[in-house]
Amino acid sequence: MTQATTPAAKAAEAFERLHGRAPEGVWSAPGRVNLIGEHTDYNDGYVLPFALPHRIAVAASPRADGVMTVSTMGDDGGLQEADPVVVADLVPGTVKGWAAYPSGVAWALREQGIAVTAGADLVIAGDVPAGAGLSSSHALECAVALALLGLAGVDAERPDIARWVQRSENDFVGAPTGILDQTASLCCVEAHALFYDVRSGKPEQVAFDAAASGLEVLVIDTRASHALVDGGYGARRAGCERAAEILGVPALRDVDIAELDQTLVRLPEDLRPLVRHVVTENDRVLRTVDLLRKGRLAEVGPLLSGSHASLRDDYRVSCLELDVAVDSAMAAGALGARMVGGGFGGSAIALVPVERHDEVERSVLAGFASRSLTRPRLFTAVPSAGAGRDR
Ligand code: GAF
Repeated sequence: MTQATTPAAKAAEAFERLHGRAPEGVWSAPGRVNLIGEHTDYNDGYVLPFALPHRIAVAASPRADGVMTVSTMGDDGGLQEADPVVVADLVPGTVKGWAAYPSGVAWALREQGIAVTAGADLVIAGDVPAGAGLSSSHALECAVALALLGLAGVDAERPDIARWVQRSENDFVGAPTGILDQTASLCCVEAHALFYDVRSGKPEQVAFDAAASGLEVLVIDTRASHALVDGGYGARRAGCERAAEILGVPALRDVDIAELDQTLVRLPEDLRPLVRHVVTENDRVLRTVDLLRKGRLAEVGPLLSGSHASLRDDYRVSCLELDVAVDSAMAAGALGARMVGGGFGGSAIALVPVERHDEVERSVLAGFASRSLTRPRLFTAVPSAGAGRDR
């Protein structure tokens, strides 16, 4: 027997091993990096992610007894089986640990009136690095959502599925995240970045071919752990909502950057940096999209670095490892660099001229080693396909 290599092939093979029959189908969803537009999604703003080639796959078959079983493949190829759940009985707070993610999706779809209560067998395999801020949990949720919808024979619009997945994450898992990651995983297409205006809910594809400009997006997984269920993310989100309320606007997206200084003085001091970040970050997204459309990718560098400075100094979600990644990449000739995702650990990206790749990599590794930090993992990110059915 040939060795399964892709997550989809691994999930299918593991399903057959566990259940003694082939799965009815296999669905998969990618992780993402966000080129720019951080902590803007829950402020009704703009984001610009692209999908990674790394994916989480779910091999699935329906059951008839109302039970959902979920097994996931570890790095050693072994399967970890979650306690089976009765889909009709799922209630937020009843499933803990990694199994809360697939259970939450089943719960959210059930709440939506989708026929998932007959149950299903799911087997998961993937290669999105976990806890690296590259959206592995959202990839898992999106793949499970497509699998359960596929088994139910329901064809839904991707932005709607993203909202259901967000509900499962917010209300079942208990992480107060926005809609960036689910939308990226479900709506991205190969060779493009996704310009998403959260308010309008309209995904727009922007061609993104770094190689054509002699550039690459280098991902630096700092391996500093990151978790969105902890308080830091929710506290900032609550601060933004409080600021919007004081300013009398529906969301911080509605603050005009031309009036930013006058607006900030109307706020308590602790909220000013949050608002400054969100307003300037939305502006940086729009300027990045404009440059991409004009084929001027190299000029995006300062916007990426500006985003990092704003996340570090105003939003205060960076950490030592992310700053070392960004500073050491810049010192070796990156055109721009920034942390990606929620922050407090996870990954950074650097926009790098292809001929500087080795130097940047050496500089980042040396920067981490000189501070006795865990060796980071580096790879070049290629904009890849969004979620879909594999077989
Ligand atoms: C995390 C969240 F899940 C997203 O919704 C988004 O807010 C991001 O942090 C910050 O831009 O990835």
